[in-house]
Amino acid sequence: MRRHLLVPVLLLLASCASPSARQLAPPPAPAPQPPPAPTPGVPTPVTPPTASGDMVFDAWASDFYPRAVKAGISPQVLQREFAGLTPDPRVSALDSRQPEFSKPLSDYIKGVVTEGRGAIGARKRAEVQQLDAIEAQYGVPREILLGVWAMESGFGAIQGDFDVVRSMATLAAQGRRRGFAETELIAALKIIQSGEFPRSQLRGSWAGAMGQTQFIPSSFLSTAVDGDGDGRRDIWTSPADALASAANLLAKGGWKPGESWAREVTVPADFDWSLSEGPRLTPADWAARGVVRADGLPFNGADQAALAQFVAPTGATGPAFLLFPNHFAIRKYNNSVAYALAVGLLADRFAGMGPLVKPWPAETALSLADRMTAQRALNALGYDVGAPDGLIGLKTRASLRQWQKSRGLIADGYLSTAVVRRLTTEAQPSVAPAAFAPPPAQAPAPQPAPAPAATEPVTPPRPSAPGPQSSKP
Ligand SMILES: [Ca+2]
Repeated sequence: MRRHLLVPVLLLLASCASPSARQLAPPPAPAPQPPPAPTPGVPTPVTPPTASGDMVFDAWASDFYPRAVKAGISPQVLQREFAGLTPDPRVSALDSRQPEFSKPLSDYIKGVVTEGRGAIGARKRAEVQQLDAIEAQYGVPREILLGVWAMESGFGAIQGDFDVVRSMATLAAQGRRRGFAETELIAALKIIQSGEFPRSQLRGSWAGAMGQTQFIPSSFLSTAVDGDGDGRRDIWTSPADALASAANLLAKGGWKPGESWAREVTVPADFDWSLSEGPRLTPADWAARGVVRADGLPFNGADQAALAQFVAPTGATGPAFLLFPNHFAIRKYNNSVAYALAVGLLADRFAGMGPLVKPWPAETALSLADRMTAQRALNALGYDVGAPDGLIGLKTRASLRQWQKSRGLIADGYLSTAVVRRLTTEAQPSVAPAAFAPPPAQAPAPQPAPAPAATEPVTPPRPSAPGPQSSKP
């Protein structure tokens, strides 16, 4: 079903008869043909790219060049797109920044799910005439698509103006994300080579997410579709194309028509909080544990048959949810609970639902040092969280729940300032002295008073979710 839109696009492009349009079809471009059969792994005899003046970048480019040719990019296209190419220092800076404070989830959601966005969504919904057709074809409700559109680009207003080829080349040369960046760079070069869009059109976020629904180049190639029927997949200027492409991505990600994305629930006083982020059970199984819809209504027929996971992302004092499989389909877009909650709650708002029964609590932002101290303490107390990195992920939360349970605390896995204090006190003196040292420091050189906290870049909190799809690979 989801191929219906894609196939006409390919046919139409193929019918343009431009030699490059054929590149969209599965068989890659014919390899360049130097007389002797090229041995795999041996650089093809093509001229290295123009020197940028940056040694690391140029070394990477020479290395990348034959790989790109092997992947089907013609030497002519490479030559042209690499001419004068230099690394973008803004991309390097954005890639290496590590926020000192993580924005609390409640602040993030409250900043995103607003009256203002609800009003814009109502207006935008009326502007896209193809929503009926898109919804019918992909089975994804328009409210969810509007939620994605709002989150990804503010309904198309903020798409990013980075040259995606240059950004991906910069990230690839840096090395930290080389695999991801080279894959996306080759995908971007394929789009250019096919003639579907020129380099000047491939603008996006610093991490390569392009257009109104922020597709990375490989997702564009595999998943973007023509939603307005003009034969082009223009996710930059056509809202219908962008939304149909998002619907296609969600459908491919397992979206189940008719099911909810999540429902707010309440729990009994004696609830076993260690079930958080754990088993996937039917609503009836959850009801047997006292978990019921917060609005008192029954689950619809489709939801009753679905397996849902319990979460309370701000702990026992905040709202709790049963997450249905559609929540996880949204996370194919951006694998973050906060992001998927924001999209879903925006969608609920667009659908006319009221506010949550239990409001988001006031949270205190934790510093990177606090988060790492808590992780060191858990490790010291025998609750493995892996190498402390300041990211309070699944493993840290699971260990935190175990520790909480063993101390007779509410095992909600929520790291508050009070929990950090208690953990630090309990784990004294094993964590306190090391708490502010850089994580992998193993050289015991007793440097007298290193610059306090200078090893942790101080930057303002990120205003929004992590780079859309950028973390997907
Ligand atoms: Ca179109």
